[in-house]
Amino acid sequence: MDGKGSGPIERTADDILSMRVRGAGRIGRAASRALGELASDYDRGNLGNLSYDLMEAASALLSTRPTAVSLRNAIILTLSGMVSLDDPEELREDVFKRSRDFVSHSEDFVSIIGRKGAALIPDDATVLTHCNSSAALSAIYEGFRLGKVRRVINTETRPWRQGHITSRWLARNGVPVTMIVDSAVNHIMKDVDIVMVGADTITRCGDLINKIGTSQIALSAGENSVSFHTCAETYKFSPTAYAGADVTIEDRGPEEVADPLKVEDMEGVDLRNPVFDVTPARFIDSMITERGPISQEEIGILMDEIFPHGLIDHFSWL
Ligand code: RI2
Repeated sequence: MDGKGSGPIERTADDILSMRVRGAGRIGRAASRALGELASDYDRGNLGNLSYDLMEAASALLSTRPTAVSLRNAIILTLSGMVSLDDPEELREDVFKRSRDFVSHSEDFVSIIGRKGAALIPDDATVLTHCNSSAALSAIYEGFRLGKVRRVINTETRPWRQGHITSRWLARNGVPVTMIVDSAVNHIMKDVDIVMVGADTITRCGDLINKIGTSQIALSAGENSVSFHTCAETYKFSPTAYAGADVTIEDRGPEEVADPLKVEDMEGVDLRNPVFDVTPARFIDSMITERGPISQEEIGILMDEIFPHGLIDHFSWL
């Protein structure tokens, strides 16, 4: 990039890479916002490189985290005017407007999912959640407001311990919360009435890719006849990945697993840090979106609606 407007892109890419900005919805919004800022701050007297700079910015943002399709979808939906607009000034305005709309709609979706998700929570429920999902928490808060949630059990969520954030948020909002280590899930499942988690990606066949450990929770829920639900805005569905095996799982550094000061003491140990896993569709009772629960059969129709014919092909360079 030529320096014009490269600030918001580099800052946002760095924030996402370092996990200062995290959570599938938030990274999608941050990327869309950064593209909007790049467009709105662009030198209007010199728009010749706008398309090129937007493409470079899109690639830089996408390279930060490979698993959450929210990031790719947010970028494509923000830049979709590139398919038809030749006039750079029109494109500049279009990107800015689409970015503003994406951010505000995606925030609204979280509240709507809260209402739709709460409807599935039984009375006097103990809800188990994992990691830190705004969408799942929205449903839990609404369920609590309606008097349906008695207690939340949430996992610590190694290695980043995003569960600590979840526990703090719930406690500050007056929701009774118990935090457990990840390996206590199966032991405690007998006390749980419903599981609600977020989503980083949902594939066309309904496989869920979410924070590492989610699939074990789903297995345990299934074994204990506890219903398992994922809360996900529709832009977390992948228009291209058919099954979980088609999604790249992000591997992060070994220092996140072992004490960074002691990584050298682990010589000879193969430290691996996959941060997401795949929960097969058959373990999932419902996928709660802003349009309500959607079935596996409806995913394809939804994708064709959100990504009209040719849009994804147009972004094959991404
Ligand atoms: P919302 C998070 O990933 C978690 O896996 C969480 O379930 C998911 O994003 C969705 O979060 P990470 O960025 O969009 O912490 O519902 O690795 O907030």
